[in-house]
Amino acid sequence: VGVDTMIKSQSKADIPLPKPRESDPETVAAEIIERLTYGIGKDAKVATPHDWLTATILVVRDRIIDKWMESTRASYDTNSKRVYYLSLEFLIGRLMRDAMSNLGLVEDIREALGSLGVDLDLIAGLEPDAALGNGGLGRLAACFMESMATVDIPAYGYGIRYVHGLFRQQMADGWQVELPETWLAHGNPWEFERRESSYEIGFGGTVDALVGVEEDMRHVWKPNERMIATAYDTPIVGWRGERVNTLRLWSAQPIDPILLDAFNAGDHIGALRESNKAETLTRVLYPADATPAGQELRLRQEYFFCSASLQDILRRHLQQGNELADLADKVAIQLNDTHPAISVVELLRLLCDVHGLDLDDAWEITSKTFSYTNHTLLPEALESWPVPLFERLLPRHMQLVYAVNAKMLIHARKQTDFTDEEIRHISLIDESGDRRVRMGNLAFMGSHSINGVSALHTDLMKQTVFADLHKLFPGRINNKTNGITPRRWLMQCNPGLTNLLRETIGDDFLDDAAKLQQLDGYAEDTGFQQKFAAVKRANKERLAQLVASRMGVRLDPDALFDIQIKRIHEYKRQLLNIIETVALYDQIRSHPERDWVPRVKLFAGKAAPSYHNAKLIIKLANDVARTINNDPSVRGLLKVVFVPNYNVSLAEVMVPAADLSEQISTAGMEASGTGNMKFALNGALTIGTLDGANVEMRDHVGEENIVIFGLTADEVAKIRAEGHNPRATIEASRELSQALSAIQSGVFSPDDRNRFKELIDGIYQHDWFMVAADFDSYAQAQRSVDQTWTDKASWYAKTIRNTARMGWFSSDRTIRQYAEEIWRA
Ligand code: T68
Repeated sequence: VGVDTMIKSQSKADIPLPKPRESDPETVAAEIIERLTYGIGKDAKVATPHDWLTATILVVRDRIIDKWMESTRASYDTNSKRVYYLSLEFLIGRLMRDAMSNLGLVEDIREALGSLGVDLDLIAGLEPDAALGNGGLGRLAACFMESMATVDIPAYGYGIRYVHGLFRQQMADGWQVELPETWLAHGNPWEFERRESSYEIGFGGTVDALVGVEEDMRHVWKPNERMIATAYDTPIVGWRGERVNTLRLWSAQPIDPILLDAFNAGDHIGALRESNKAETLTRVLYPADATPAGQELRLRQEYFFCSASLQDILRRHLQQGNELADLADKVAIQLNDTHPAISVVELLRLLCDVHGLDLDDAWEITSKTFSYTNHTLLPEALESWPVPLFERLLPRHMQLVYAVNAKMLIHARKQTDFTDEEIRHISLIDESGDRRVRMGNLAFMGSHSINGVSALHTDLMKQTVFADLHKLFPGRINNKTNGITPRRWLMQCNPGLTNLLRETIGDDFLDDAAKLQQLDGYAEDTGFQQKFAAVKRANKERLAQLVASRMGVRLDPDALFDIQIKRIHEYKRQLLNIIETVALYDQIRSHPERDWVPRVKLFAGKAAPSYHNAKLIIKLANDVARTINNDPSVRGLLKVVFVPNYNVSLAEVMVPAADLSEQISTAGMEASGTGNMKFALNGALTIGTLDGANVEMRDHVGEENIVIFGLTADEVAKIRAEGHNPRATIEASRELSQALSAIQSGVFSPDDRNRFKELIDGIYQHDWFMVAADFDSYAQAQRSVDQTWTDKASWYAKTIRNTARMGWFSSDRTIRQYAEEIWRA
């Protein structure tokens, strides 16, 4: 510390930043060689493709660092309000193309590498995906990081540096098998380890109360287990390199790497116990999405990263010369779902126990600083922790939870119309079974803003999970409809379409996605339609090549590519899609005389390893695929493919190749969806229910340019409340009953005829997800898609209008709304 302060205290205000690097191909080529030689220690003659990749990333990184330093200095100098996005997941994917493209370096680097005999696309394909997330929630965090840099908000993302991201999915005879993912195997040239930004994190132990003068009681938590959180920083570049923000991920380290006493006494395993325990904490990402993990290690992960982040935030705030009382003016902390909700209590603890504030003042600062985003209404996904576990791991936090709860319940009691039942619902402690701490209620109470992620989802939040808290704090719940970054999800993944758009409507849309609207006038233009179709066709060929090389299945790029890619979940209803596929298969064989539209049904997605039905659905998709693809009577009119190991990079190939996007969740269950937006932006037609953001997409693209079917959320709620008779529904539909009995009786699983019996029984017995209830409406919608497909002018007019009208779904718009309405940054 002494030396550090000495160096800091010298006036360094005048030390200029280095001169920004030039980026012409000759300079870049020379630097790549330089890095290869002196950074990696390899002669170009023997360098592996990975070495070239690393050298190239290091050269790109230098250009980012120039901007990064500028951005960081500027926010330090102006002491402007900073936004902190706390998320247990960041599903980033590859970073190199993103960074190069946002800095405008792609062509120069391509040329530079070309002059060295290296193919940019080839080495770009070697970069591992940073898959530090499960699905939509994690990907949203990644889009937000890029948009915050783009719209020039000083922001930090805080999360965990998992050594193993989301598992790699392999298929073994059609079953999902999970293998460890090792994104750090070749090192990670994007990150900077910041040893100096390390914090101590405690668990367990006891709490002492030191009584001082009068009522001034200070609590001292003495954890019996401690470890260190060390920061790893990754720069995140915004569009045109205007701003570079930091993604700070924490890694757990032991305080003592080895207990030498134990080692010397011969206890070699015991000597490493502490060390292993710390390292286990940040080793793996929990692979369950939309279902809480419910295990001690998960709560430890949550507390670990929240405590480190808050200590870091307070340190930065005070180091700038700010007062704690001003925290909410200088700091906005967004909680990405309830996973970081323990932060609310950790901030209280730091303010009260470390900085000596009283609870009322600390609570006011806390609730003005935090805001919370909810991503799901599924009751089973709402996080809660058993009181004994919570109390054992975080005894001081348990006290503070009780203190806050008392404050809140007394406040609610004063609102005379609050019934006992309402009080029970808002309590931080769920008393209905084993006592549990409700993280959703904690996040709600500790925040000044609670937002849903689509208009429908936000309305349902007010009516269902948070009805009582909404009554107690009216006005806190607000909507921020999700968005996607058009840099990754249009410009980078679909250069063909991007170039066509630039030559048609100019470059304005690159800086403002709303300007895509200018394309509307070309929707019916035959010449433009042909070019648009040619781009789609090329993207479909690219996907067909990928499928051929990975799976040995040949696809006809002239067929309709019908794609459903997302996590496998019953509410997302991949099963409805598969059953309709089976029905179509029956129809094609029964009516060979009809003009069937050739279709390719593509699926991809991972199932949580413990989610039995989701894994069965994957097996069913593969069993159905094998049967249909090998049946000559189908005459190539229908192909079914389940592409293994869905990840961000695979999505970047599949999204631009889709003709039809499947967004068919049970209405009221998908909070928003963001894949829906990616497909529509890239010129696919959507078939979907009135769920999540589909509702707003319909409003934007126009109801004639989207295919909507099925029950509404209100109807689903009503049917569930009143009870329905799925068996009668099934018997009334010949196509459905035939498809279901084929699956149930083992037509697709001759090796195990009962394999899918229970899965299908669920539809007959309760049909919770409304598969039977929505089937006819869905099948009919699919035939109307066929109709449109046969009229190509009409098809392209619709899909072009989708691209033209999706600008509003840019995450830049979403982030501006967060900044103006929640963060005031
Ligand atoms: C998704 N939620 C929503 N959860 O399902 C999706 N959950 O509709 C929405 O578009 C997206 O969030 C972004 O708002 C999730 O992805 C999880 O991943 C998750 C992970 C762990 C525990 C619980």
